[in-house]
Amino acid sequence: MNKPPSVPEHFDAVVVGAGFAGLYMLYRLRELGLSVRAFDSAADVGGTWYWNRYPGARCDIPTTDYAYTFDPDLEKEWTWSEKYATQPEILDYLRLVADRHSLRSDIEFSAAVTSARWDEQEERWAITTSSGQEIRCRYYIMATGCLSMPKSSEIEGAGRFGGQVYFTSRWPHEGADFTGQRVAVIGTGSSGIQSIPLIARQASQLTVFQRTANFSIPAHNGPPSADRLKRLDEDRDEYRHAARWSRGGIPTDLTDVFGMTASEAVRRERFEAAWAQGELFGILNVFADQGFNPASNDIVATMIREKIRSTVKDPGTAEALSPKDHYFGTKRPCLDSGYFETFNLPHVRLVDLRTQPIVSITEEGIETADESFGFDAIVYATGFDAMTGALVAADITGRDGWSLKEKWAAGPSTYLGLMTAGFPNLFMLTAPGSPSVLSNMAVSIEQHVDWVAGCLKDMREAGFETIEPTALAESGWDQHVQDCAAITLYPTASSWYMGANVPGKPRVFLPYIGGVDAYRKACDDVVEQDYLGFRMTGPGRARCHDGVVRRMQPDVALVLELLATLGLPPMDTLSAADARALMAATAATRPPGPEVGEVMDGVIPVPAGDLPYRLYRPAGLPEGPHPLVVYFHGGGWVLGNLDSDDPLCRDLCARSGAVVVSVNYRHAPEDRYPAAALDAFAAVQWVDANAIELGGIPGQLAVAGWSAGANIAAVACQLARDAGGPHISGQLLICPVVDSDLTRPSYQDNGDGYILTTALMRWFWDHYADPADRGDPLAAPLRGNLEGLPPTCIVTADFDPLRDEGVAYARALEAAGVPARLTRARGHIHTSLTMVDVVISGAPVRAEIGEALRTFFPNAVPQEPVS
Ligand code: NA7
Repeated sequence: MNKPPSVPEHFDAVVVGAGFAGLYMLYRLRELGLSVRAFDSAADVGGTWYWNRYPGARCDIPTTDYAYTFDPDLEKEWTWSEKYATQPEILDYLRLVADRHSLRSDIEFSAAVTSARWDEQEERWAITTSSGQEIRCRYYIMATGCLSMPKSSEIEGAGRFGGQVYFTSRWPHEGADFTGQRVAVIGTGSSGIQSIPLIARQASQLTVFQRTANFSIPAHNGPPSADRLKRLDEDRDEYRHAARWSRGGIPTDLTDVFGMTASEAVRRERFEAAWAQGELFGILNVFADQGFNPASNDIVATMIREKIRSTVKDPGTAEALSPKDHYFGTKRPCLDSGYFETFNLPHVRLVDLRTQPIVSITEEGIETADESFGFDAIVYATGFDAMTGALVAADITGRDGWSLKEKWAAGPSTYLGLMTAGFPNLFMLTAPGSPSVLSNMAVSIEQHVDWVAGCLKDMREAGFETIEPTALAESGWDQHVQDCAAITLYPTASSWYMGANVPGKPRVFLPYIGGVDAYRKACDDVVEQDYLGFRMTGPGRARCHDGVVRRMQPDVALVLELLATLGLPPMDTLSAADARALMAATAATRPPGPEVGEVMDGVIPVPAGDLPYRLYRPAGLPEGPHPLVVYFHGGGWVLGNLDSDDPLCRDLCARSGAVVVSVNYRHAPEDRYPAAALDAFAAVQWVDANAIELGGIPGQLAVAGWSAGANIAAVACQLARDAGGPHISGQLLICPVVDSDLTRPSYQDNGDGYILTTALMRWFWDHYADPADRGDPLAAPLRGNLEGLPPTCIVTADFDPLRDEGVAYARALEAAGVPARLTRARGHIHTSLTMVDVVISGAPVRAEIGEALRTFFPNAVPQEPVS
């Protein structure tokens, strides 16, 4: 008998998930007057806190902060009993929220959405559920959580075991009694580390199978933090505001103490304070540089390992429990209550799977490479297919029959971690590309839900019904997410942040690490710029302000923010002497740059007098000789000296394996045009003539320079060609001044606010050359004859007023038959590449520069470049 066709039900919105995110989304959508139906496969609200009922399950964010803030009365009514609440208490809290706002009436429990398909004609989502319902809705909102899809067990023979099997992520509601049992726990992430001490209290024998030793610090659980409660009581609004605009979603005073420069006493004091505090964001904030500087990170990691060794009595077990294969924080650290102490109990044993891997689960227990174990129960604490698992499993099909699973096959792609192109009106709360798991989820969820609700309201008011990100905006955000991760140590770990815990999952850094504050600002900026990067359509109307919300490298943006707070006077308002003093003062506080083999100062006798030089010889390389690079510092012909570009010269030397001779030339206004250019040529002649004495290889000589230094380097090359020598193997021009035209588009785009401004460039020119001379090839090499010049590498920065003249020089060289390589410093400013070890994202560009320098000297013995 044919089933009667079901009549679809219509809703404005469907929400999947009734955890923290789903409940608040439902609340906000109803507040907007929309008809909503929510689904959850669980029998009640709670999401993660419904399922993860294993013994010892707690939040790892202080409860003072792990709570909704949208309901002031709820805040007054509810009091957390502990610093880190247990799963039952958090579940009670979420139940109370559902009751207070009568949310359950719009939630269908024990029901799953089985598929969702975008109907192009109707511009609605067509949804089917596990109970066979057909639903049409305009907005489809996935509130499925980041850690909700348990990782399937890839361990051989997993189905064979004859005893009791438990998964921490799907713990039985009636609980488990391990009294007198031989129990195995596989996995030492948060779930394992929280449950192991409690399982050990019951079990007669407990064997912990550890694949990766994990960093864990004591939670020091007890009453909620008195300090945080005090701050909340004093000014709740201010506290919540501080949380929303903090890095991690919890008010935290970010330290400016760098691990590498702190004294031993300060290091110890800061570490012990964080250890005693027992908060994740505290131990991640011992030093400002621990997230990106390996040596600084190691200081914290070493101190944690010391704590483990002093707690665990058996030295072999202590060693195996001490994490060594990843930087601290790059896998989520755990908060524990007596985890390491548990291994001192006589009936608890650690099996290190690195030395004896599991071969198979057997009917009786577990077989490793060395031993067979018999168990009554096995507990899998093996984690989740994090962040993407629940989304790609949800059978979502967008435009043109393209599924989310297909689109994300090589890794997720989102705009703001909220939406993805090709899937109109599909909102994903705390998806990849949002701060989510790196932040206090409660704060991030409220921000996401509020943003989505605000967006739907704005759309309705403007008469739009459909919204979708553009491909440009999305790829820009994906790039920004990866850029933010790339300057940290996080991508180096095989973590679930990287998708590395699931076999075959693409390795992409999933969450946004730029911070809750930076993320919120980006979302707000998108709205302020008429929903930048979104296409909205409605009856008879469409709107799209396409663009990329964050194009600048994140560390460059931080440097600019920091500079803005210093309130320094613009250079172009100062005298040359004051500008020089200011530059010297800022240079004094920066990192020194890499070690090189030898640094020595000397002078070059030229017709105009002696020019000081500093020579950098590569470290750890054979005695030489090496190719030579004559380098000219930047500073608009007015500023700079041998010290100003010292870190960059060290870096160039270390990366290229060449001897770098940095030459100080005469400066304006004391010595105006063409003094600097003539000095440059004279210096190149002298270095060439003295190549052997300097440890160079005769005939293997390149010139290089940054900014105005690149200007005189380019001029020196033209002069050498005209003079018939010396032979120059190549020229490296980093963000060069090659013309005096200040009207190119890059001046319009970048002439205001990125350190080198149009006004400053004008100030430089005024100091250096008379207007009548500025078109002369000795001042503006772009206007000279470019034929017969050496192979060239030009580096341009996106946010540099000089960008377009650099590009023009490369094109003109190519047109003149000169091999020209253009390297783009994406997202950088004029000064980025000189900020060695400050602007971390400049390092890959300098690696390219080092490589370009090497190609100038094909006959030199190849040396290992620094990484
Ligand atoms: P995690 O943190 O992913 O931990 C899972 C643990 O299980 C981890 O130690 C894994 O080792 C281990 N594991 C995973 N697969 C295997 C196999 N096949 N064999 C042996 N060991 C394995 O998940 P949790 O549930 O503990 O915590 C998730 C988050 O919830 C947590 O970070 C908090 O945010 C709350 P690995 O490290 O991958 O080598």
